[in-house]
Amino acid sequence: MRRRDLLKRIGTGFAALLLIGCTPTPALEVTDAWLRAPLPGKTVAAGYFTLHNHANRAFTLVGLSSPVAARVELHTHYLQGDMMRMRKLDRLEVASRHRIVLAPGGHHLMLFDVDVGLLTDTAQVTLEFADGTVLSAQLYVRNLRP
Ligand SMILES: [Cu+2]
Repeated sequence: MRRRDLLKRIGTGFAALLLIGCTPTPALEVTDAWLRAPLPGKTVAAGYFTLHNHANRAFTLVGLSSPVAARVELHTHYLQGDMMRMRKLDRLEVASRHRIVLAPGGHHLMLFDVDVGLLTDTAQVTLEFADGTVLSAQLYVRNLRP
């Protein structure tokens, strides 16, 4: 009986420690975010990231913006005959406990009228979701010329 009480206490203490030790996981998380800087003389850039949904419900991405670009769109590639084409997606749902990967050849961001003078090591992109959630992501900038 005593032994059981002790074990119970140890169990409770351990659970409390676990709770303290855990930082809360955000519902939405962006990882592997990067931007391919515009080619010299161009102002269009492509951006990529992985969007994780850790929540028990779906989120729908409905808007994108960036202080370094006039317009940010979400695009996808598709095959028409043997031509690779792309089109804009107005919204994209990420299911509960799923993730969406934006990568070259697939879904991607297109940034239009990029102000190259504003580009540093990272570029901020803001994601807006249908429920009003706003998430800010820092995209590591690649191929930025000095
Ligand atoms: Cu595109």
